[in-house]
Amino acid sequence: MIIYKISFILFLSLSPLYAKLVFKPGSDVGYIVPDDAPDNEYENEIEKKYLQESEIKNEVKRAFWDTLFDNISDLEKGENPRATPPFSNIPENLRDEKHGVAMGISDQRCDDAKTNLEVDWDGSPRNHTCYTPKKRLNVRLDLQPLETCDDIPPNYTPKHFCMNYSILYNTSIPTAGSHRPLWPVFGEYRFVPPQRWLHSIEHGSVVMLYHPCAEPLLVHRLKTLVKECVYKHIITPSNMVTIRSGLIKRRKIKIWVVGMCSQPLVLVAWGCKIEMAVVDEERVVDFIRARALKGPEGTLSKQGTFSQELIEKSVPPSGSSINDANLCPNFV
Ligand SMILES: *[C@@H]1O[C@H](CO)[C@@H](O)[C@H](O)[C@H]1NC(C)=O
Ligand SMILES: *[C@@H]1O[C@H](CO)[C@@H](O)[C@H](O)[C@H]1NC(C)=O
Ligand SMILES: *[C@@H]1O[C@H](CO)[C@@H](O)[C@H](O)[C@H]1NC(C)=O
Ligand SMILES: CC(=O)N[C@H]1CO[C@H](CO)[C@@H](O)[C@@H]1O
Repeated sequence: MIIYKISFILFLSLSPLYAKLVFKPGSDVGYIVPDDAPDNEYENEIEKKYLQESEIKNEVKRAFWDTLFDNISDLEKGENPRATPPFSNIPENLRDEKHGVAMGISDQRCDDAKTNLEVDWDGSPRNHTCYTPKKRLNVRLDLQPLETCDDIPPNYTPKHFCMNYSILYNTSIPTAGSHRPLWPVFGEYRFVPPQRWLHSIEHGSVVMLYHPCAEPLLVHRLKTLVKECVYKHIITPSNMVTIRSGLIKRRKIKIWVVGMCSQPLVLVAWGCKIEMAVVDEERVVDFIRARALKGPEGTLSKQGTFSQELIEKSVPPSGSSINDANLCPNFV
């Protein structure tokens, strides 16, 4: 990231007027090269940076999955304050071998989906508001949808934590992880924090995230598709959907300018996500059919109890059911 920023600044001061943003296949990190450069001249450079970056990413990933496996014995050794709390502290009616704290039991001492919610989200509008409504994110027609999967160990079971523990994630869009005992009512929200929607993911939901400044027409199109495809959905804006600056071609005057570029439309399902700049119906339908209803409790259709900021409750798509018997029933 630092390399990217430095080279960007260098570029601004040293390079010719025309340049292009090059993306290594499968990567969302772009590199700026002069427009007239032959493509292969920069390949080695790009390859080197790409390898460095994926090495860093892998290290973060390893550290992340290591902490998922922290268990009681680690905690009792006092080594990791973020590990699963000792079962002995948890009231007996809430204990559960698999998750630490049982799911779906509303209890004010632990989680009743009403008390202490500010531990996960302080209620700030910055997480769901576009402060530059007249200046939306640039729509990058040239960016292909980027689908990535984390390698989640097959025997991984997410842990549940009461509201007196904070749960943090190493990545802005986690695809699995510890979460709260109570999960959200399926539907569209003004905002839902990941500590809630990750529970929906464990139950096979598809979660749609979008940046608050994403183009509203595209957001609307994707929402409609998701609602027509899968009953068990959660839809929420999130400022944690990453945006980055890069070069944008201004077609009429044929010049590249610095602007906000991104893939601000995201679908998340167990272990995988797809990030998109525009709505590609076929890719969305394929993603939902392949990835929904996965996860350790992927076929559980039980409705949730958390409903803070709920805007619209989900209804099964016509031709399907609350079990999502048919995913995207009205699409080929
Ligand atoms: C706790 O973690 C250790 C390694 O960190 C592992 O060997 C052990 O099986 C784990 N215990 C339980 C109960 O998960
Ligand atoms: C958090 O709440 C649970 C359930 O009431 C309790 O057992 C636990 O001791 C509390 N932990 C802390 C750090 O207060
Ligand atoms: C809300 O936005 C702030 C500022 O970007 C960020 O630090 C915080 O993690 C966000 N909260 C959630 C729940 O996404
Ligand atoms: C919760 C979690 O995964 N934390 C890890 C995030 O990454 C750093 C290192 O990059 C680790 O030290 C944390 O344990």
